[in-house]
Amino acid sequence: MKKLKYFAFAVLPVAVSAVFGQARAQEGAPTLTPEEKAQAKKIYFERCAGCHGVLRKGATGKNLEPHWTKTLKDGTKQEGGTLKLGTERLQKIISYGTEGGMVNFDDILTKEEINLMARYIQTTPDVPPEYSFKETMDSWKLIVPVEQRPKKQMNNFNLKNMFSVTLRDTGEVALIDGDTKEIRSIVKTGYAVHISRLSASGRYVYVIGRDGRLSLIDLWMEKPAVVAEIKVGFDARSVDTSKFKGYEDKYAVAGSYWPPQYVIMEGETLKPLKIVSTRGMTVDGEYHPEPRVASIVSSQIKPEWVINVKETGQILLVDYSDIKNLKTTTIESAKFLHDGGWDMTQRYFLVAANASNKIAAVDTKEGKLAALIDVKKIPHPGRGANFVHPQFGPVWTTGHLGADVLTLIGTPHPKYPQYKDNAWKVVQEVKHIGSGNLFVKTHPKSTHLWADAPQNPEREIAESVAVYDIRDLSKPPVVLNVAKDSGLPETKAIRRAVHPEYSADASEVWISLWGGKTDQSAIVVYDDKTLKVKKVITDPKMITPTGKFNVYNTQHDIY
Ligand code: DHE
Repeated sequence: MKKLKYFAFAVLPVAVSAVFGQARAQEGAPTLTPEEKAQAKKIYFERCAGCHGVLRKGATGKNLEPHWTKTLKDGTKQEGGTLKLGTERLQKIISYGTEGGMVNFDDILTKEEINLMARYIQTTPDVPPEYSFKETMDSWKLIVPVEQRPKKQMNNFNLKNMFSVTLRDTGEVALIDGDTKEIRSIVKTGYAVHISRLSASGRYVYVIGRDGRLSLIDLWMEKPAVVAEIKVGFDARSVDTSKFKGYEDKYAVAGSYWPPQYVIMEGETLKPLKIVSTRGMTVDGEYHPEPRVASIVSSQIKPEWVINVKETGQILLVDYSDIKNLKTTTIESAKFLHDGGWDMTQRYFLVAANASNKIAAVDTKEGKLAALIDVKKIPHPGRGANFVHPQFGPVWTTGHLGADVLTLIGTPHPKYPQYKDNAWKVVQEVKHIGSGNLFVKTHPKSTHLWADAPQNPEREIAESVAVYDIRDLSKPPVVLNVAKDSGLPETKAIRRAVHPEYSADASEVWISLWGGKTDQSAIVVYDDKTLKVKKVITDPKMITPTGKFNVYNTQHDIY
């Protein structure tokens, strides 16, 4: 059976049994011993919560509340005649996955663990504890106060071309010199780090771990290191700073999956200032207790953050000019909001509503929804890719997890009034090498569009990237087998080629070859013009690299 390997590795290091209360046994649900419950909760939080939610209400993954999962005493039918799942069926689904996108866990969990999880998800989910302002404040560590930090850059690195690389399974980021390809520093961060974002100044890197640990790295130190740290929640994915003129890096903001809230902090110290809950009504008018904060981005044209709330489908424009009297514009879009990026003018933010197969475009100047665009199954843009199409003018691109196309959407641009009728239309669907795309990337100085397919079930495709010529998208792409190009011996586990990232001058594209924790992973650096390998960065410390964030491109939202 072909299965789409979608995000199999939601991992958190916290002592989950301490975080979660005891699961309540309930009528018809299998009984678990206290030890079994503790083990199951840990596995659920590490492997399942990212897609199904801690309350199991469903998002990327299906609803897993007992009214679906439990076997009925009187047979196997529920109201309306739909089949209940029950232990046996759940075991099969967990083992082998589904066509709908559920991954197979038979190579990740043991048979006993699969049986345990099949029984556990028939019990009523416990509500994890909240996380107060006091607890947030207590977690805050100012390791180097601002006045004790360097007054100028103390190393001779070309900081613009530094890459912050997620070493996913070690809870670290590697700071790699883009010019020499040397690892300059490996910094201990939160667990299974999700993204790195840059300060407006380009001096600080903000790194958010899935465990909610936010680390602030000062690139001016002789050896860049963490100068402040805070735990913003138990489970988090996003961070940014204030970027509007006059507020540069005054504030930082981090979004949490659990508890569902965002934390506003001082930008240079991470001292918490305010926590705002995102609980509330969905766009369908139903109360949701777990609306997780997905992507966050800072506007350059207003003192505002765009905060995308996954389960409610509401996009918040949060005005940070007066933190005490916080003003928020709530924009209805569609469910479930995930990742996104700016258009070429950086006025419109385009975000994937992945369960609705739509892209929502927000006009941050007018503070309203510009369009909801229907696209193919499960759009996943990363931050997308902007270029001027020879026939259709300015476009923004998304790939898809669930379809083998790249979708090009026309975007308005004052310099290209002749293309204004293409705005918010799907102007072209370019055939990709397969479904399972996660990230696309281009650069204003390049004529190439790079797209990966790491979640494709076929090894050959998952280990490759495709490079399209944006001057003629009717041409088939050049397909680069990154695993083969790395020269590393083949491994049992698929090494996924993931997340293309340009160097600051756009001459190179870096691709992670994301292997198993005990396999040698690598970053393969290609020449963007010749598409030949320039360098394979391997190092015993290069363990499970995934996202890579070039300082200059990330600082200036170039993609
Ligand atoms: Fe991500 C971005 C959430 C799994 C690598 N990921 C994001 C963002 C969100 C998100 C909300 C946008 C942040 C922003 O812009 O502010 N990701 C999630 C999940 O909920 C999910 C599905 C499951 C989970 O439990 O985490 C998930 N993500 C993954 C992975 O398995 C990936 C492939 C490998 C990894 O490192 O964990 C992965 N996500 C990334 C990367 C980005 C990202 C590299 C940033 C892309 C960029 O260029 O900005």
